[in-house]
Amino acid sequence: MPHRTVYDAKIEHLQILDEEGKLDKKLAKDTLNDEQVVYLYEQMRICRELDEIAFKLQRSGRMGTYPQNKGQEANAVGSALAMKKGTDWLVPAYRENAALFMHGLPMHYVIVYWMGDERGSKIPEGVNITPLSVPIGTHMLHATGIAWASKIRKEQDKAVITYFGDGATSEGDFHGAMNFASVMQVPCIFYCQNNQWAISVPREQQMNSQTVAQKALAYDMPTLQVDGNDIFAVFKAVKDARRRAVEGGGPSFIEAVTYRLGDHTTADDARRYRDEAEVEAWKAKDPLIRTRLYMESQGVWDDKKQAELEDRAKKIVGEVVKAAEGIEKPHTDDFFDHMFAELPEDMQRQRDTLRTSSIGRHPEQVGLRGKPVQAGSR
Ligand SMILES: Cc1ncc(C[n+]2csc(CCOP(=O)(O)OP(=O)(O)O)c2C)c(N)n1
Ligand SMILES: [Mg+2]
Repeated sequence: MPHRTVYDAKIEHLQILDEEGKLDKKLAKDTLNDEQVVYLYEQMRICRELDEIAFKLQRSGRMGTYPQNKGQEANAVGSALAMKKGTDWLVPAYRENAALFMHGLPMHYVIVYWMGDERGSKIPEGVNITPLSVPIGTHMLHATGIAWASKIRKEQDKAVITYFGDGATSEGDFHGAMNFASVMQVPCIFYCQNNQWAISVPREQQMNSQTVAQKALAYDMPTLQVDGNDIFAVFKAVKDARRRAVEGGGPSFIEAVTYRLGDHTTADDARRYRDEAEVEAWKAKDPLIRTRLYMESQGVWDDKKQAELEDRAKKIVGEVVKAAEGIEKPHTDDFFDHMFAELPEDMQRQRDTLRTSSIGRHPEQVGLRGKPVQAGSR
């Protein structure tokens, strides 16, 4: 038979909790109980508060650029609950705040980071999270590496999840990470938050694939598209992928269809390139709205609980901002202390003169010039 099909595939889409807050009970079996749903809702709401306050901090000059998570929170909380805290590794981009907090990152670290202070990246010992990654896609390679190391060490019951956007799947690093993870069959979950935009570039303009999920077919990975605003679907997809990973079944891919309700970052104004009608349509699919509708239908949530939560969220975020702004000032030595095992002499001089506030003066006046470089001495 000279002409035959050698590969055939399809992409499934999973939704369990619809936009009206109605649950598919059959699909929801063995997923979340009401107590977990309430917990995830609370995490999402607190995170939403942090987002709003962070935006205001930036606008009032108290913080640098900040990328809001608004609208995408179900991805973070549903996946974080499906991963094993303290054992698994989370390798984030920058729109997964709630997942990081649920796995033990003190909330003010994220604010400190976006205030431009690298101490926000010094993850506390025992918290299995890598620092936020603003370079698009580079961290997926780290995730593959961590998972490979875990496999080599024959660690049991341990998996890695890495988060990235739709735009990141148009980067070379994505394909390097996916290929290697597949070839080495490492316990890594690739979680794409397809929020429809890469800054001002819509998904259709940066890729010609009908779905993002199908890109994983090239690497022979189990792959699935889920409703990323549905905590049940997200939880189930990640839980299944994790089980496969720890049972030696290798990496998996999840495309979560979601939407960035805010601007790309505080340095952006999405109204310049995005249709207001599109944003309005997605506002109706907000994960907080549908989760709340579901909780109310179950009789586990009401206006009083909502008011209490909003009050609690304000207090928590107020404390977080206080902690972030109260962090001791960094020492100027920090500029020099983390690059070299032994600081070269000229840098020692730079460090010491900086300490005496002589920077800004002519280098010869502060002895920075050293010996003139001879021609050909490089
Ligand atoms: C390697 C690299 N290239 C370009 C950029 C500039 N950049 C910042 S965010 C972004 C778009 C990312 O889109 P996506 O992956 O969909 O993530 P989203 O911001 O939508 O969550 C780009 C191109 C960068 N940060 N790093
Ligand atoms: Mg995107």
